[in-house]
Amino acid sequence: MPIARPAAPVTLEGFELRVLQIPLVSPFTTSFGTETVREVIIARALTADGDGWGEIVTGASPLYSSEYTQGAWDVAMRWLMPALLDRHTLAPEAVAEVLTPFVGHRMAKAGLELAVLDAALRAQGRPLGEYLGAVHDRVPSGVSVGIQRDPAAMVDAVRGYLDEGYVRIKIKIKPGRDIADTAAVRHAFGGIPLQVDANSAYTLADIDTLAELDRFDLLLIEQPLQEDDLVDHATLARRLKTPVCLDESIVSEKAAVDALALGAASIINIKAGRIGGYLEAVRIHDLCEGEGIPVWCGGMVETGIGRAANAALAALPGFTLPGDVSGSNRFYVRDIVTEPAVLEDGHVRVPTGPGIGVEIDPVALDDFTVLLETVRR
Ligand code: NPG
Repeated sequence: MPIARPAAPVTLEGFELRVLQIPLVSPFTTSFGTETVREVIIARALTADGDGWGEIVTGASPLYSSEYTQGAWDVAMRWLMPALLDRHTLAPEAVAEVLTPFVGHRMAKAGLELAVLDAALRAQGRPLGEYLGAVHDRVPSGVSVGIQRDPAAMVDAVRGYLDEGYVRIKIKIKPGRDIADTAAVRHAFGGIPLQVDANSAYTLADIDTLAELDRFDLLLIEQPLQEDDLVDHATLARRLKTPVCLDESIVSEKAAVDALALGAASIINIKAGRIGGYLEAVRIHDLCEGEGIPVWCGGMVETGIGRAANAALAALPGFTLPGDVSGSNRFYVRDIVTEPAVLEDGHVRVPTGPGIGVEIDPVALDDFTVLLETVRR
């Protein structure tokens, strides 16, 4: 369902932008690199009716997508925030339209939209989940496991997460670290819900290797090929028994329409940051629900701000597969919200407070801040 009841407009007075560097509990390795610190931008919308918080999920370098900290900071400061501040009175539903002239930079747009939306909903006392159309009060929690030293270490890491109660395991793969790791996990834990994520590390030349994964009865293989390889993904999908799920390729509702029309994917990972915001996320959810395409909520190693919003999104009815909405302690010893997401019986609760439903811990926020700027109209 499209947003049933729009939020009231806010009177926008300014934005505060911060770069945070938050240590991870352990290194996180994907096909594109290893991170030990999460660098992220936190946006605060300053309005006449109170503040709102958003998260710009770019990382330190443009390895997952073309977006990264300095690029997002620059475009937000130079173009996006001035365009929004020019409006003064602004409905959250109008944010995307105001920002449409600026090409790309979807993570920056998504973070600013969330900040405005959070301010508007807090002012009205409405939870984000209710606003987006959530139908559950908690969501099943999957975990994304980075590439380990060797397959035995991968089995150990997965065992730890299963013991904690995670209901679905996703392992990262890359060429040379695919079949053996997947086989080891499948062998060690039998029929657990298991999927793999390649983060664009393969080409069609690897089609025979990727077809070997069919032996492991995976829920899906996520983004095996490059972001703009929709036709190649369709070719691969015809060859594989394992469902192909797209992440990086789905940058908008239009990209989702095209991918489905081409047969490039039969499952979609929805990440609000990658597609420019939670409202576009609802549109992709609605599209897929209408076409019987399962979706799940991806993660970008969010702080408590984005994690709370993701839990709300993942509670929409079309999110029929467990998402990467894990407990905060999967990544962080210390979060920037007062009540970080916790895993309870394999689930994470959808916050019920106004807006994103979590409060910021101002001391933690300051402790992790390495750059801070405030812009007022
Ligand atoms: O649970 O938040 C999480 C992480 C899920 O693996 C995950 N995210 O490729 O989807 C991804 C990956 C990622 C994280 C990509 C951070 C880019 C930045």
